[in-house]
Amino acid sequence: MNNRIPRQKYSALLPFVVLLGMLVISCTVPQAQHSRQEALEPTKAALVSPGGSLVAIHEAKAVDCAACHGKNQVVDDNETIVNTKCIECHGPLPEMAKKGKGHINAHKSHLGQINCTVCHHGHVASRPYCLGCHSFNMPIPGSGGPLAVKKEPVRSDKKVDSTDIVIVGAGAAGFTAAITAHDAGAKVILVEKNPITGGNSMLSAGGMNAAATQMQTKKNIKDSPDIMFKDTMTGGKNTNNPALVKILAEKSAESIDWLTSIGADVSDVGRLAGATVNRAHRPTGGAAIGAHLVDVLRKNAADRKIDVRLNSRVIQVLRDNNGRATGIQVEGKHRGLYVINAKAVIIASGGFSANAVMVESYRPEYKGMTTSNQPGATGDGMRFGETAGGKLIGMKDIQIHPTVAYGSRILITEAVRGNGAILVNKEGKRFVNELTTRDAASAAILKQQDKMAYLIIDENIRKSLRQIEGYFHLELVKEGATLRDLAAAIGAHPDTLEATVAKYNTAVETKNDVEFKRADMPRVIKTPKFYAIGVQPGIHYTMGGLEIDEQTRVIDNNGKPIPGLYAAGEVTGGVHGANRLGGNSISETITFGRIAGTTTAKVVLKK
Ligand code: MEZ
Repeated sequence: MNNRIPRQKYSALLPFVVLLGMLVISCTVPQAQHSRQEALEPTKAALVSPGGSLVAIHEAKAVDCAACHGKNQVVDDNETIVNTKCIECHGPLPEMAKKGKGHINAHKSHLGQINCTVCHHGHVASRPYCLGCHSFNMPIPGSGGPLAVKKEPVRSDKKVDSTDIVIVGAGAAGFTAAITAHDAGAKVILVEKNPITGGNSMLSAGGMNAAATQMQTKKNIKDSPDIMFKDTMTGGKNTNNPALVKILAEKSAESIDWLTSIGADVSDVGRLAGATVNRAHRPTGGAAIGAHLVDVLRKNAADRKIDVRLNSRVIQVLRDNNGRATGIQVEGKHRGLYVINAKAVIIASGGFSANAVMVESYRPEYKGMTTSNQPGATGDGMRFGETAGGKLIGMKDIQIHPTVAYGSRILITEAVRGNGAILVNKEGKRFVNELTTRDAASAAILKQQDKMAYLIIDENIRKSLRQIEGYFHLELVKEGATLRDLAAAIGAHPDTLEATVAKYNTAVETKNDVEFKRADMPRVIKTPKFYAIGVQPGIHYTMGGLEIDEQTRVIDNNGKPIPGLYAAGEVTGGVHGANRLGGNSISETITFGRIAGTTTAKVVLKK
């Protein structure tokens, strides 16, 4: 490649990138995906398209290395220059999205304002990050062929960085800890192994549980931290750490206020399974909570110029001779191995639902089950937290979510049931209280024919929750002008489905579900059209993890806090006991992320 090609040559690439936008078909809508099992692993042929790698395509258009890498050709782990150059030539994401055509617009994604290099790679085959969760078969330019250039990345020779607090994992807990610690005056670095921030939090759908909030008061919902505490303990089969649950419940309204203060919209309040009142907070109209919160957190971190490092995998937590955590060793994609010295380390790297081997090692019976998690949820923090002396608790407590779209990794939010959907089996019969806890609902589905069920809704329920449009968009929904038509579409018996829905409607009208004792039945199912979504249980959440105390300090095997080591979010154990209630995960990330940020800032600033 030569370095003399003028910049206007970039424009020659535009058609490729537009095509890419049409073909990378990805994540337009929260939790959306095709439902066929074979689509889970896109075929090689589908992913590999002619033209070789992106480098080859650029070369063919006489675009030189400096055009993408800048004059000095230094690639940092955030791939800053490359991404800046992509945008200079092809335009920012929203502009790319406007050019998109076709059923799904890859550039108008729920992933938010992300780097081009999340999906498009220069020197190795491009494979959209989205394919970790979604399963679209599509060829993308630059997705295959031999490497056009084998060039060693430029590595920094600086082997040690220093900060007050280093935080591992840029999901909601990590971002919240980073923002809180920064605002308290501490210098922070946030490292993320993925090429994108957001973790599983970005996929969170149904809402964030909080009790006695201003939003509930406005809607006349009577709730209290005490009721939230009881619901959470009952959901967790009373095996939760009550001190942590008390904090979760008592600080939840404060967490909602904090989110509102940094620009989040959590004004809609709905019901999720296991809750005795409506306390799941989410954006207006019932949109998904996670994508919105991650957008807000990213923006707040960027506004504060917090040092967020992508493509940066933690190898180990470093400790001194006294056992105090003194920082981490990291491997940057381009920078290679280096150390970040810090006065405190916060692990916020999530759970292990996407690590099939680890899941099977704790629960062999879950072998081969799908997951609703992003591919990075592999339990790294539990591994290096344990190596640093942390105690792991509750590792066998792995949650199955009852409604993952059949044959996919797409979560169908519990809020669909919360807003009125029922579950029927292949015959068209109800078989469970749809709002029972997740473990009970999942177990009931697994007893049905083909270990699957259908969620049944009508037009009215569809309109009540914005997230449902996503499932239509991704063709997960079967429909019928009448219940009989719908029965035909899903292979159920028309008389059976009609009778099931009529009986349920009577239960709604008389407020008495004689059959399954469902307490909350907000809507009848009477308004055409009628819809069905095929669902099956999938690995959703790992309740176990590093033991922490009320200040988020990681506890060792002797029951003592490890100096300098903290943890928050799904990487920890204890808050949820044997079974987490829907909506308590995001709640935990914000509340305990804030505690981790405040506590560590106090310690490092010696306030
Ligand atoms: O907290 C969750 O896991 C949740 C609310 C999931 C969902 O069904 O939307």
